[in-house]
Amino acid sequence: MSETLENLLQENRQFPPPEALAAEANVTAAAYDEAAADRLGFWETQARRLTWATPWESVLDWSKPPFAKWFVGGQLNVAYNCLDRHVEAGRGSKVAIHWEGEPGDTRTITYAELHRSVCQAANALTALGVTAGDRVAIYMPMIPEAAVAMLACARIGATHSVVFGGFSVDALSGRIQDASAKVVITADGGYRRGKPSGLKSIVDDAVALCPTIEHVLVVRRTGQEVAWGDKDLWWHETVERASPEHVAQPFDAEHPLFILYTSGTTAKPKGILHTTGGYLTQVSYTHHAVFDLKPDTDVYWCTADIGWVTGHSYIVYGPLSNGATQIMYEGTPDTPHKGRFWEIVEKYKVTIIYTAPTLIRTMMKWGDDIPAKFDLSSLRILGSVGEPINPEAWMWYRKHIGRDACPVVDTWWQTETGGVMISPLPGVTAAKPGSAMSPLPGISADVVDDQGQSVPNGGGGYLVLREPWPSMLRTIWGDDQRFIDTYWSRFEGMYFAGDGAKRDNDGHLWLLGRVDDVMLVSGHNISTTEVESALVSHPSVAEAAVVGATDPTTGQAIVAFTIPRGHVDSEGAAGEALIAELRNHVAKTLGPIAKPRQIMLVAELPKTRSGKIMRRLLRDVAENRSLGDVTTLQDSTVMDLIASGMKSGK
Ligand code: 6R9
Repeated sequence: MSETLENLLQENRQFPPPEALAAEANVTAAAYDEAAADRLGFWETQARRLTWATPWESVLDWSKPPFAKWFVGGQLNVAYNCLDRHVEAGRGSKVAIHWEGEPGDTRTITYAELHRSVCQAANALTALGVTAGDRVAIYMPMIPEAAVAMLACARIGATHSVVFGGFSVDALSGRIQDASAKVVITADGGYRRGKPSGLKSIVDDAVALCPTIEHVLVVRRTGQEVAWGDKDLWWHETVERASPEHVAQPFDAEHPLFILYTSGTTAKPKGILHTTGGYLTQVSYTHHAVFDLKPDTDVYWCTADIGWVTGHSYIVYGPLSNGATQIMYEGTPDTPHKGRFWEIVEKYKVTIIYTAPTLIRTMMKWGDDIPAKFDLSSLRILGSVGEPINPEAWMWYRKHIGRDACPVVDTWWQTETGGVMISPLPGVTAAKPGSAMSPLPGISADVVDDQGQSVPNGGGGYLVLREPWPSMLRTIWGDDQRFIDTYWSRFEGMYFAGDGAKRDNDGHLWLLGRVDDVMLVSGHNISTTEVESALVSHPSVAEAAVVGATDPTTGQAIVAFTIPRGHVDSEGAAGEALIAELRNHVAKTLGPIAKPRQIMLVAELPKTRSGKIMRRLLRDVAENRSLGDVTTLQDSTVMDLIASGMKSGK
C-alpha cells in the first residue's frame, strides 16, 4: 500500500457515563492502572473469577510465538463453570434463558434445568462413542438445544464446530470434512420469517459427502416430515431419556474447546481454534466489564445467532459463566411485525441489549415511530458489534432506543480474538459516537503505519495487537503455517487484524473497515467506513455501502449503494435530486476527494448472516463482473435486484 489511510471524519460529540451507573459500576478506571502495572497479574486475577480444579503453574508460555499457552498446567471444566457452580451455590432456580420462538411459543429454563439437559446430552454423546478431543458439528436454529449441545460438548471435552443454520450443503460438508467431525447435531428445521425452514434435508445431503459422520442427532422443532436413515437419532429419544447424572471432568487449560470457521472472501474458510482456560477467562471478564452485568437484577439480550462468534462468547460462555438471566430469540426482527425486538424488550424488561449496526440501520430505515410504541425504559446499556457503527446510527441508537440515558458500548473484536478487545467501559468512558475508544484493561492494541511504526495521535494505519491475550486463537485448525502467514507475517512480532484504524487527537481508536476494502482514489487511501458514515449522516439515508471501482482517470472511483429512509421519496426526478444532493453532502463533509462518482439508490444491501455488508459482491456489480461466491449471503435475491438496477442505470 502506498500511503496510510486518509483521516477524514471529524466527530467531537462525547457522552460521559450516567453518574449513578458510574458509582455502581463493576469495573472502574483503576482496572486500567492495575493492568498497566502488571498485565499478566491482572489476567490471573480475572482467571480467579472462574472455578479451577487444578491451579495453573504459570500464566503465559510465549516461548514459541505465535503459539501461546495460557494458564499452563491449570485444569477446569467449562460447563461446570457455566452451570454446576451456580446450582451448587443455591442459584439453581434462577432463570438462565427466557426463550422466544418466532411464532410466539416460549420456554423458561432455569440454571438447574439447563444443567440437567446438558448432563443428559453429555451422557447421550458419550453413549454414542464421542470422547474428549472428538469433533462434533452443530447445525441448529436458535433454540435452547443449540446451547445445550455446545455445553454438552464442552462438558465431555469434545470440540464443537457450529455452522450457521442455513449455510449450504457445500459449506456444511466442507466444514465437517475439514474437522473430521464424528457426529452432527441438528433439528428438523426452525422458524424464519413466519415459515418453517428445513435443516435436516441439508444435513442429509452433506452427510452423504462426509464418511467420518457416525451419527446425526435431530431435535424436533417444527414437526415437518423428514427423511430418516441409519445414522439418524431423535434427540427426544436419546438425550431426553439419558441419565441426568454426570460428573464433569476437568480438562487442561489448553484443551481445544471449539473450532469456528470464518468465511473470509473466496479462499477456503479458516477453522479458528479456541481453547479452554484463557478463552473462558476473557469472555467471562469482558462480559462482566463491558456490560456491567449484575446477575441478580439484569436481563441481558444478545441478538446474535449462535453460529457467529458473538453467539458463542456472548450468549453461551460469557453470560452463563457469569450466571446471567438472558433472552434467546429464534426468529427475524420483522416477524410478525417490525416492532418484534422492542416488544421483547418490553415484555421481559431487558436491561442490556447487544446487537449489530446492520440492525440499528434497518430500524432507522423502518422509522422512529416503531420503537416509540414500546416501553424501553428498562434498558440501561446498549452494545454494538460486527461492523463500524456510523456516528449517526450510534446517535439514533442512543436516542430512540436508549432515551438519551444509556451508554453505548461499541465493541471491536473478531472470531480470532475470541472476546472483546476494544470498547468503552460503560461506567468509565466518555464515549464518542462511532468510536470503539480504547483497548480494554490487559489488552494492547495499536495503530501502525506500513513499516509497523506506531502512528501519532491524528494518524491512521493498520490495527495490530502487540501482546498475546487470553482468548486469542491458538491456530487455524490443521494449518499452522496459514495461521502464521495470515496473522503474524505482515508486521514483525505483532498480530495483524486486517482492519484499518485511526487514532484521533485524544488517542481514541476509530475502526475503518477491512483493509481489503480500502479505496485508492487519485493516490489517496480512503476508507469505505468514512464515506458510508458521511452518507448515513444525511437525514434521508438509512444505510450505505461504498466500494472502489476501476476508473480511467483516478485509478479507482467511489461507487455508493444507498438505502433511503422509509419516508423518503426516491422515485424518478426526486431520486435524481437526492443523488445529486448526497454527492455534494459527502464532498462537503469529507472533502472533494471523497465525492462518489456514482450513487445508486437501492432497497437492500448484500449481507452475511451475521449482518456484515459484502462489499466484494458490490465491487463485482460496480465493475460489471460476474458475481463471486455468494454462499454466505443472507438473501441471495438481493444481488439480482441490485445488478438489474445497475444495468438500467437507476
Ligand atoms: C465479533 C465479530 C470480525 C470483523 C473485524 C472488523 C469487524 C467487528 C467491529 C468491527 C468496527 C466494531 N468488526 N466489530 N468493526 N467496529 N465494533 O464481528 O467477529 O465475524 O470474525 O468479524 O468485523 O472488520 O475484523 P467476526
